[in-house]
Amino acid sequence: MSLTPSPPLPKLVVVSNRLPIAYREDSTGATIPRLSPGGLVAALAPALAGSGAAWVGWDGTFSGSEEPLDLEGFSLQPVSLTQAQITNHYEGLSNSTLWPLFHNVGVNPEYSEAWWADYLQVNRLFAQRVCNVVAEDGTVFVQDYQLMLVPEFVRSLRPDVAIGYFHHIPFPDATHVAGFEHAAELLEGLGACDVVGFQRQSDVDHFRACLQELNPSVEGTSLPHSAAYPISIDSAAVSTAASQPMVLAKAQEYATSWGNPEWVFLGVDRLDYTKGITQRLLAFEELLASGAVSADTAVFVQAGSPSRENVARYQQLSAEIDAIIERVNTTFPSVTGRPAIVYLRENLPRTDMLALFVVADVMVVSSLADGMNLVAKEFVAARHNDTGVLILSTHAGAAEQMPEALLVDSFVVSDITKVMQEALIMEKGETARRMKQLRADVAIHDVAEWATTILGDLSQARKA
Ligand code: GDG
Repeated sequence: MSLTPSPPLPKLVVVSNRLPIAYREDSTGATIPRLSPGGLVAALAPALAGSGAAWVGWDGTFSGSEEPLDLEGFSLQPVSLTQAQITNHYEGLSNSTLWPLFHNVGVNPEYSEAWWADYLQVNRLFAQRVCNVVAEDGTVFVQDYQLMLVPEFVRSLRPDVAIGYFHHIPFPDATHVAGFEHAAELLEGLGACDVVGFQRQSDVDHFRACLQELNPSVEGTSLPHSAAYPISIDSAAVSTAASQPMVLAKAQEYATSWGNPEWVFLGVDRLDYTKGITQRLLAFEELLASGAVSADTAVFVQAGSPSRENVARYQQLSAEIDAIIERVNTTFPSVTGRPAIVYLRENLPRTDMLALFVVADVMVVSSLADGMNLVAKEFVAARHNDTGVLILSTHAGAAEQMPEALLVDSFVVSDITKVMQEALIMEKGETARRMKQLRADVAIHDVAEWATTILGDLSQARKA
């Protein structure tokens, strides 16, 4: 009998709510898992490459298998969750309590004891899985608000490992967060980390103030190392992909289908109430009403990928968007019958998304609150000829790094209309100067830099 030695345990374990995979059926009806490339995959690929790393998360199925999957060099470790756990942990506490709590845009967090119980339970399951797979003295890197208790649970079982946590969404005013009945548990649990990362310095400041407010006896030195690590995109990959013939052909096809209007305004988002989609459509309505453009000379293309459709507030948003579009398109008809607002309510293939970035004249990112906003960065990375204007909300983390955008307080619709008008009359030279600078900054500060910096700090913090 020959014994095969088991492979060494992974030194780095990334933990996120969703594993970066999607299933599709092949011609025989068999289900095939595929790696779904996203920013985080690209960012962590170098660190995860080879046999020394694993990724723990939910694979999107109900009560699915926990069998590890090896895909394109990634060792994926699915955590099996029941439908009730998904409802309570993901749709409930994560997306109906914590998401509105941390974005603080006037949507009241809902709460139920059952949600909290399953939030605890699911965080425990994730932590358990991490502890089973991570090598001694290894590193655990936890992603985002769905898993805020994982660091504490991991620490209690595995004092040997280094633990980092990155908060992808905003951390608003301390008093607001401290008002949540389990705020102390969530935040003090993060105290088990060696490094806690946020998008902006203001998020870091609010987090530290909140910890002090919840527990005034906490001394500066007993706080975990917390700092800003602004996330970014795989700039070179986006830039290269955006110049592929398929993308350029699709861009041409779009322009032709809209009747080659002089101005293409663009919005690209998950359909989420934090993204300020209604505000920007209302601003475009004002722009049409002002006579600065007409439905013949301009089109607003809104791409919206459906998101969290089981949550009532998202259904309400979808209805609000439909009503505005219907009204604008009826009030401002074009000669050809092409609507003033073209609504692509679907999860677009990557090629089509890039084609939209290429064909747009004015990109409008009007988030009411947004950790970073990667769409703003993708747009500039996709612009090869230094044309195109970026309108960017001051409430998106990206605004701090993209000062050459036309910055706007997106709560004020008439201010969005004003910057749309500015974009229409901006000199070509000025547009190019701004775009060149934006592109140069995004090219340098890419997601690889983000991953290297935060993982580097994590290894330093552990040694200290
Ligand atoms: C969270 C934080 C933070 C969107 N629609 C389609 C599509 N997308 C892609 C975009 C972009 C990504 O999804 C969205 O990223 P964002 O950063 O804009 O927003 P969130 O999803 O809210 O992300 C955010 C981020 O985490 C990272 O830390 O920046 O603040 O909220 O990459 O391109 N991609 C395709 N079709 C679509 O229809 N293919």
